[in-house]
Amino acid sequence: MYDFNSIIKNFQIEGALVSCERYGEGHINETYLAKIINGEKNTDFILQKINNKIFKNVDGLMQNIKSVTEFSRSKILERGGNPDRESLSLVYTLDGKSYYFDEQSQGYFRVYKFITDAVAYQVVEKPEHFYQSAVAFGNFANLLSEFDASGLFEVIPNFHNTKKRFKDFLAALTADKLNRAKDVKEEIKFVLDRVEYCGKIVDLLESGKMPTKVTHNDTKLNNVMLDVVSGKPVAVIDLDTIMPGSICYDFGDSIRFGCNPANEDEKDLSKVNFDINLFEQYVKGYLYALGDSITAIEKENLVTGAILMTYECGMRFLADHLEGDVYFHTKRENHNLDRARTQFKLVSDMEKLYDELQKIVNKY
Ligand code: ADP
Ligand code: GN1
Ligand code: MG
Repeated sequence: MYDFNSIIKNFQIEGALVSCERYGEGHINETYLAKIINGEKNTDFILQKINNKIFKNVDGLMQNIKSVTEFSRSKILERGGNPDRESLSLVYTLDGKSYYFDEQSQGYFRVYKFITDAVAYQVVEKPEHFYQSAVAFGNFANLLSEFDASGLFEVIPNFHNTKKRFKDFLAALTADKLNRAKDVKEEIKFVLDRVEYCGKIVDLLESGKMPTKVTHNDTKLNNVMLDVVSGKPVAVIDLDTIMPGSICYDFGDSIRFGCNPANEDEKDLSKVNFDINLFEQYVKGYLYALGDSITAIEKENLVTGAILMTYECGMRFLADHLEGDVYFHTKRENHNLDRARTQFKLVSDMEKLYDELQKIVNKY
């Protein structure tokens, strides 16, 4: 498919490529585990083909990642940590660039050092892991608050602008390119019935009532690496979407993914039930890590953020289903539809639990 040997040769890596296999469960980039041998020594690297249909300004994207990773590496060094393990670390090309353009495949590639002895979980296996992921994302938010974000590119403008996402959804529905709308009437109604959610956080940000902060914007459990043995946070990864946003988005996206004991694409909806105990673990960890840096209005809107991010994600999956699966990687028929359905099930559960969830937030 790609000439991995020739691609890897362009990076500052010594040794020979032994294998290069598809890796992880990301929906956007193509991730590969590249195994290198140099004499007796085996070293793993992460090679990624950047999705440049989605990230149109690859140069801007990679400048963001370079500045954020260099900043986090220096902070980790200051406190005596190991930056190769606790931060994503780019491996540069022979000419010192953060990515390589492969003429042959017309693809953009980047390489990261492999974070060793750590796992990115697809579902929460132990509540303690979810608590630790909250601490990791909370600490990461603190780190970003010290980072000079004035030079950051907004790689996907309006990323969590749910009003804009709703318009895009309506456009996909109107076009109905594949004539799929007739089979998903219930799901479409679910989205349309909840249009009033769309403005909830955006309006607060736009009016200045809620602070706009630099956020991660994709805080799924599989974007944090936990130590295989201790379960403690190692590193926050997938830094593609670092942009101005709200911490309610970051909180909400973690809840959306982690409080579902089933997979994001589970077909059997009886397995998809919002786990309120996991919610409490996350609230505890996140508020502990954020300390005084969270404002009252942000705290009041954490539950809203959770419902909103789940609703928005479901809407995005459904829009992609209507558009013919052009955005998220899919592996089977109706994959995006199955994903949309799990999200809507979780939204319904959270709506019923709203008062209880709010009480939990107020407890911490
Ligand atoms: P995507 O944007 O497609 O989600 P990610 O950057 O999240 O891609 O990578 C996909 C998966 O690859 C992660 O969930 C994780 O399992 C693994 N991964 C990514 N970067 C590293 C790394 N530096 N070390 C170890 N594993 C990694
Ligand atoms: C994508 O890249 P990945 O798989 O971590 C998506 C997120 C969605 C998520 C749903 C750039 O995240 O916004 O919430 O899938 N990333 C992008 O699982 O669109
Ligand atoms: Mg990811």
